[in-house]
Amino acid sequence: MNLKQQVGEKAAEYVKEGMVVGLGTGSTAYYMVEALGKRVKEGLTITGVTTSTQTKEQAEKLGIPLKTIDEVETVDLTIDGADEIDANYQGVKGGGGALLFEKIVADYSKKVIWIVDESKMVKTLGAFPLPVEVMPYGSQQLVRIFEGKGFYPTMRKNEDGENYLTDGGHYIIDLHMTKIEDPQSLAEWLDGLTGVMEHGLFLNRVNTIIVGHESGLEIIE
Ligand code: ABF
Repeated sequence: MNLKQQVGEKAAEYVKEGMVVGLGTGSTAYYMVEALGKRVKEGLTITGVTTSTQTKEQAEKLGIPLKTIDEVETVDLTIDGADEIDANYQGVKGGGGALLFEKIVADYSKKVIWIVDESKMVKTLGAFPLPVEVMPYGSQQLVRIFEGKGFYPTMRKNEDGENYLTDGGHYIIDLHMTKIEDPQSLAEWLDGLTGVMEHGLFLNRVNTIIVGHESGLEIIE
């Protein structure tokens, strides 16, 4: 069993009867959703709140009952992947393009678990391009600002070479910064830019991290 599957299935064990569960996006979260689908077939009663069309379609196929984030009071537990996690357990997410809905669901969750293989654990964030979700109107102005800062921005494209559109109807600009020494300050600066809907810096937003190593699973609480 590969590391993504191991951590996905381990995380699914944290889900208890009757929970409202935030269902993350990506190839690791895929295995968590599959495991929950199996348990639902065996009688587990949960309500899923998905973070992307991709996860929604998977959960529907598995017969996991779903509600939107606006139809639930709160989310008991959200389980999601990540692209990078640093030594202070700060994360970069959004490689899968779902960062806005992921952050919305995470922010209304009592507990958040990230599931990653060991390749995602880094000393400093930044090797993975930082996704920034932006309004299409004004996006080129933002590209100019990021270029001026030396952040090497690229407009994310879909397989047809057009600008990628998120589930929220926005574009994504990926910032190639190599190293992000001060994630907090960068997050605050990005939050202040008109037209930026959300960014992939997930700071102080996780309770438990399950890391898959060849030698076994590591649980960081
Ligand atoms: C999701 O998990 C995305 O934010 C992130 O890109 C992805 C990690 O991808 P994977 O699990 O496929 O490596 O939350």
